[in-house]
Amino acid sequence: MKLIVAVVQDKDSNRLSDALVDHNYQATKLASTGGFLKAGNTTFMIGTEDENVDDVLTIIKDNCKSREQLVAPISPMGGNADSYVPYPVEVQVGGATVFVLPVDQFEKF
Ligand code: 2BA
Repeated sequence: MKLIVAVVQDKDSNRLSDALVDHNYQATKLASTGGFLKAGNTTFMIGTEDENVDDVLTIIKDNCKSREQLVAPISPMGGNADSYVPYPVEVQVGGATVFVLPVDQFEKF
């Protein structure tokens, strides 16, 4: 068994949960925050058998889009003003960042 942990953009999270339910995969959604943008994103935990991993990855790929996002300038707060960028910068946020972890034991009580 594997645990798939997928960090996706909030905009894709409802479509992805609907697709997982349609394909009979169980998932848990956690509200999360990206360390770099400090903006909300959604982390899915999906426990499934090894043979389903590729199918779940395809569902994630099909339902999560890569987008440009603006990073607002953050004041240097006493830091070095030389490195301060006074205008918003665009970064490419991926469709999904996915980790596939082995599960030693799975129980439901
Ligand atoms: P954030 O940390 O908010 O990062 C958003 C996007 O900003 C990243 O998109 C990347 O394009 C850019 N970025 C991140 N750190 C950067 C840096 N030090 N310098 C320049 N640009 C940087 P993604 O790579 O697609 O990541 C989307 C979200 O997935 C991340 O949001 C974070 O929540 C999660 N994530 C990505 N890699 C991770 C990792 N290795 N471990 C845990 N979570 C990760």
